[in-house]
Amino acid sequence: MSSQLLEQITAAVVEGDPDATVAGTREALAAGVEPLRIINEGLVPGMRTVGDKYSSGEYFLPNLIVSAAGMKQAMALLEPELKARRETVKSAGTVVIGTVRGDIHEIGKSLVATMLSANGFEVHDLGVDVSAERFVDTVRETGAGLVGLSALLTTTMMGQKKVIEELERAGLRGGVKVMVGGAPVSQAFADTIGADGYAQDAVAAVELATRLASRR
Ligand code: B1M
Repeated sequence: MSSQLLEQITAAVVEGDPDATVAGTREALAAGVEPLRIINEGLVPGMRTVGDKYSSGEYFLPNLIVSAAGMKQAMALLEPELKARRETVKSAGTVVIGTVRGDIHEIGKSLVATMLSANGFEVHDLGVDVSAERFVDTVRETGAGLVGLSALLTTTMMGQKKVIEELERAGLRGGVKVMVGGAPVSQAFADTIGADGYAQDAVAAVELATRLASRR
C-alpha cells in the first residue's frame, strides 16, 4: 500500500503534476508513511528522473520548473511534520545556511535546513543566490558556529571556496566550521577548498553538523 503511494508520488513529480504530487503526499501522510520516507522514496527519485530526462534532452526547462513547484508544495506539507517529530530536542548549535551566489536551486538546501532545524539546530536560512559577504555578515551577527553551503551547478561550486576565503579574510574562519553539499560536490572537492566536511544528503548533513558542532 505505502510503496504504491510512493510510486504514485514519484510518477506525479516526473509527469510534472503539482496537484497530484501534493495530493499523493497528503494521502501518504494520512496513511502513516514517515515524512522522510515520502521525501527519499517518493519525491527525490521523481526529481532525479526529471533531471536525467533533462540531461538526455527529453525534457526542457519548463519541465524542471513545474516538477520543482510540485516538490516545493509537497515539502511545505512535510516540513511541519518533520519538525513535530523532533520537537523535544534542545538547541544543538547555530547554523547559517544558503545556496551560493549565482545558484537558485533551493529544494535540497531547504531540505537540509529543515532537517537541521528538526534536529534542534537554530537555523538561519539565507535562501538562494547568496553572496559570500552576506554569509560573512550573518555569521558575525548571529555568532553561528556552523556555515552550510549548497551548490547544484558545476559553475557555482567554486562559490563555496569564495565563502571560506571571505570568512578567513574577515578573521572569522577559526570560529566556524564549514560544511558543503549539493549534487556536483564531493568529499574530494570539500578537501580541496578547505571545508570542514561534506554531506551527500540531508540525513548525512545532520550527522555531520552534530559531529562538527561537538568539535567546536
Ligand atoms: Co537545475 N540543474 N538548472 N533547475 N536542476 C540541475 C542541478 C542539473 C544537474 C540538471 C541536469 O542537467 N541534469 C543541471 C546542472 C548541471 C551541472 O552544473 N553539472 C542544472 C542546470 C543546468 C540548470 C540551469 C543552468 C538550466 C538553464 O537555465 N539552462 C538553471 C540554473 C539556474 C541557476 O541556478 N542559476 C537551472 C534551473 C533549475 C530550476 C529553477 C528550473 C529548478 C530549481 C527550482 C528550485 O530549486 N526552486 C531546477 C531543478 C529542479 C533541477 C534538478 C532537476 C533537481 C534539483 C533538486 O531539487 N533535487 C537538478 C537535477 C538533479 O539534481 N538530478 C538540476 C532534489 C533535491 C532534494 O536534491 O538539490 O541534490 P539536491 O539536494 C540534496 C543533496 O545534493 C544534498 O542534500 C539534499 C537532500 O538530499 N545537499 C546538501 C544539497 N545541499 C546541501 C548542503 C549541505 C549538505 C547536503 O550542507 C550544507
